[in-house]
Amino acid sequence: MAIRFFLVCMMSIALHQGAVAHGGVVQEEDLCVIKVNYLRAHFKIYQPRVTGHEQFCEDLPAASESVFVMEYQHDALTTMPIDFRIIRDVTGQGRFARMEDVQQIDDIDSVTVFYQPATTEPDVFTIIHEFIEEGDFIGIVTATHPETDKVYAAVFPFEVGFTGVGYWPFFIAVLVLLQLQYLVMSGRLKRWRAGRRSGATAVLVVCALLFSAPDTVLAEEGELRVTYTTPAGEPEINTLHSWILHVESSLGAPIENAKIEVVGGMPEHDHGLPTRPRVTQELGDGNYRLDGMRFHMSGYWEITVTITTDDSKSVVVIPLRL
Ligand SMILES: [Cu+2]
Repeated sequence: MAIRFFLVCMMSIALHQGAVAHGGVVQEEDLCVIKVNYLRAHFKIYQPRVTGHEQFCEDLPAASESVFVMEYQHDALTTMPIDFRIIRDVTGQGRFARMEDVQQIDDIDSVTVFYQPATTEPDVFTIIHEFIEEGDFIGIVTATHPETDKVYAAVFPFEVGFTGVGYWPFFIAVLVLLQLQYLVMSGRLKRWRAGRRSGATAVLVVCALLFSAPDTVLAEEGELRVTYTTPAGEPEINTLHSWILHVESSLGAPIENAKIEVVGGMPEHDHGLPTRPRVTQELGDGNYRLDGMRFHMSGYWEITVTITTDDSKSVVVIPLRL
């Protein structure tokens, strides 16, 4: 059994779950953008088996496992259920296929190669699809307004097994959303965004303490300690696996009956985990089974564990290099 012991800083703070920082100047030059009016999400695709860390925002070089990562640049998108469909391009329109062309397909299910039902994600939306053949495809991202049920979509044709020299921005899109403008201008959303910002700041404080003076942090009142083991051995890239989390107080008392949420990502790459890990079982003695862990690339990761008990909410960031 591989045992890795990590450590950690802890503060009792009210903190929003979306702990992994995102955004940044570099991304502003990113050409892979989905636009919903002025709301934007950046988009990138990895094919970890064939091209490792290389990012694509247009055509994909090989029929292989592909990780699609969409990072919201505007918080309004985090409140919208979003689904993701990939179909074979049967429109005959190729690069110029638009939503109207897609809507004319009689039986969309028969040409669908991947479908992720609508889900609401904080910060990062990720799907993994393994293409089994090369060809022309169309991606369709559909967002549903939570209050008006109005549906907005972005359509992007792309090619798998692309060998030419053409150039196309991956996402060309989309719609005018007066409703969203309204939402953004409303006080409710503003307040919510302000809350998120303070949460992010709190995480930075936690990490600064972690790297500068861990002993001091461990001595503070209210801290928790999180360790984990990986029963199946060292985590391997692209392999779904489980962790056993152990949560205890600074005095070593196990923390039981806690609600635990886990998010993670690569801060240097501004993306999240390709999966949504969940604690599926409390094993007793402060141990919790965390299923659904999967790292799609090597490098520096941070796993953020939010532990909620009857009287506190705490966040522990586990640094991890694969
Ligand atoms: Cu990465």
